[in-house]
Amino acid sequence: MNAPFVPYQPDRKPIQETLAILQVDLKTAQARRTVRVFSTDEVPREAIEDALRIAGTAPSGAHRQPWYFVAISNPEFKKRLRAAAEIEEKEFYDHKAPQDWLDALRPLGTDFVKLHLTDAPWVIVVFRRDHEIGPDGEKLKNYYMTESVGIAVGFLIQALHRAGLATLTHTPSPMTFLRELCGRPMNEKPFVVIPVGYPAEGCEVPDLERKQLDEISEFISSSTHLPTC
Ligand code: IYR
Repeated sequence: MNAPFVPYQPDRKPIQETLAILQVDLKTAQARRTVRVFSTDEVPREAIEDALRIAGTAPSGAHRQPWYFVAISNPEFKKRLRAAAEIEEKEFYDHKAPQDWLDALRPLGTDFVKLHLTDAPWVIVVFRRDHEIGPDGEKLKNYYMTESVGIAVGFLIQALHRAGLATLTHTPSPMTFLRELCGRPMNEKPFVVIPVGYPAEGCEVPDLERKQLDEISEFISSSTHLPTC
């Protein structure tokens, strides 16, 4: 059955307004930093709810919306999550991680201790739904799940940042333990863990630089000389 179509004619902004908005948004985006040391100050549930609603507006393959978010503020649950994550992380840092990976992580100053999982007022565990279950229990394929969830997480991180909240994009390795801990079904795979809150007092971040526009893009415009084909 085809979905009916509905009109879509959002107000068109004058181009000067578009450019001005992008300049402001660029400054905001450039000020975002991943934070690893969180204050225990609380953040109201409504903030997380709206940020998750924003994440849920992401485009997705065949509009399957293959994501699920478990938002945790319960201190005991966060303790259990941290304990389980630290077991995996200790194994990762002590044994599993190859030297090149440890070398790449050194400038970030990470180790197996995951204080943020108990300090941050919220920890959002993101799941990727690999298929849906139809009305008769049949498997319904999803499409581009990784891309779709990645976009949704991008929306989430940016929404929280714009609202003045800090995040960490945390990928415990391996993270299969999260499915059981969060009581999620087998068609869902843990994707990322996102502590949310405020930076701790005295928080520092590594002095990193971002690639410049010409390093991450090129333009093929009407003045670009095209090779003859
Ligand atoms: N999962 C580990 C290691 C880690 C991996 C990457 I790639 C990072 O950018 C940061 C950490 C951890 O969370 O410490």
